[in-house]
Amino acid sequence: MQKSYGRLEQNKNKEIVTKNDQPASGAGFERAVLVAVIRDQQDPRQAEEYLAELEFLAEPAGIVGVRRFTQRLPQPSARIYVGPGKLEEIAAYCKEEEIDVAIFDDELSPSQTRNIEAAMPCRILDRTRLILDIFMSRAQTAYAKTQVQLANYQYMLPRLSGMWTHLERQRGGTGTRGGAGEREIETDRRIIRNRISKLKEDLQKIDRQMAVQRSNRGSMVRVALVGYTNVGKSSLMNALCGPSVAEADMLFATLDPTSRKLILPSGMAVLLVDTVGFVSRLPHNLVEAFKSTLEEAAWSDVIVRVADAGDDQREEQLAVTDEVLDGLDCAGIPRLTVYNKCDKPNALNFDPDILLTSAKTGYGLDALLKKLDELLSDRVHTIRVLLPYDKLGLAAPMRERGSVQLEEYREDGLYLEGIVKTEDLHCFEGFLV
Ligand SMILES: Nc1nc2c(ncn2[C@@H]2O[C@H](COP(=O)(O)OP(=O)(O)O)[C@@H](O)[C@H]2O)c(=O)[nH]1
Ligand SMILES: [Mg+2]
Repeated sequence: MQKSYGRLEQNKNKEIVTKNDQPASGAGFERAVLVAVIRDQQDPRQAEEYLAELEFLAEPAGIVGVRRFTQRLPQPSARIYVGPGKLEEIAAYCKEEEIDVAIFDDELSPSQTRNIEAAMPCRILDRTRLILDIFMSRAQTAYAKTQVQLANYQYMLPRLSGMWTHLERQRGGTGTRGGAGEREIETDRRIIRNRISKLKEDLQKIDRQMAVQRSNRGSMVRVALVGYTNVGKSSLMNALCGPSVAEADMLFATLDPTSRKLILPSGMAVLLVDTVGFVSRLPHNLVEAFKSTLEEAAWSDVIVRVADAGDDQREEQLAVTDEVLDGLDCAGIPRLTVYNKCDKPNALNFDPDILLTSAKTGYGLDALLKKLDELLSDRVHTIRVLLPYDKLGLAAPMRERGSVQLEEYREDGLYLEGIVKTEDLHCFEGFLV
């Protein structure tokens, strides 16, 4: 069964939808080979790291890497990315092992895509396609969605004919060029070009800042986990909030499966938000899509920058993270740095002020929670109120965005002790005791 990545589907109204905004469900994993060219001066270990990241990027699409192929070349072949012998070897392996998909660790040009597709017995994907799919599944606000769609159509536009020959082959056609096929592609191109100009117009109209803030207004205190892919953001979230998404969490994360409720030692409830990960070598035309998707998630009360304590690149990665955040609407948000995976043998010793954690062993999680309480202390207030029985609705900001620590039905009203966000404090004026 072929799965569709960015391939066009048209209904009678010539409505174009891509079928890739749903990550593959748990059922039926696909088996993949990963292919990279090691450039002349490049350290092979770095190529391995890129491939590990690529494998990780494929995971949300339900794809599991079963073998890696690398080849050292001065630069990738303009025609088929690797050398002809290598491609033959890969194709033979894929045929023999009934591999579903071959993933290339760079953005393939439209002609590379066509040539490789002609030589391979399976579907092919490139780095850009995988990253785009992740952004598509993560973008929430109108602005981010528009930005991601735009990047998606820009990626698809020059690749339509490759997709066509692919479809033709599936149908058992002869693959002859011209005729109906070419006309179809021209129509598709025209539709996509129109879409692109419409999306560009839309972007001008959407007030980006409003979009981000509106989407998060009225939420609980938010803490965002930001960092490169694979540093352990999701693992930290699970370690802090418990492994399974309980129903109680779902109430707080109705729209966004990447937010979870977290109770700090002070008793304050916060929303912990996992953001879309940074990736190395982000293709240039995905930069805006990435930033807008990150921005909406990272807009919070505290940003936790997560780095991999055992990764030589950690300082460079943190610097890039900061640089990107500085350029976004998140610039003024307090940041906290956490070096995760401190259980790894090659993790360095840091000075005692630095937060070291391990999502694996649980080390440092208490210290992280305590630090969050400290940082958030000026964003919230602990209050005691007595609400008359005809004003019980006023308790909502404390119940929904803060936390109730004591609740007593008394003769003259409802007595509440708990935490509210500073911006909600005015709701309780006149009822404080
Ligand atoms: N040794 C070790 N591995 C970890 C730790 N945290 C996460 N990992 C592993 O690192 C990989 C990436 O973790 P994940 O949470 O998915 O990273 P994310 O991309 O930042 O969300 C997974 O294989 C985790 O099992 C840790 O504290 N120690
Ligand atoms: Mg993750």
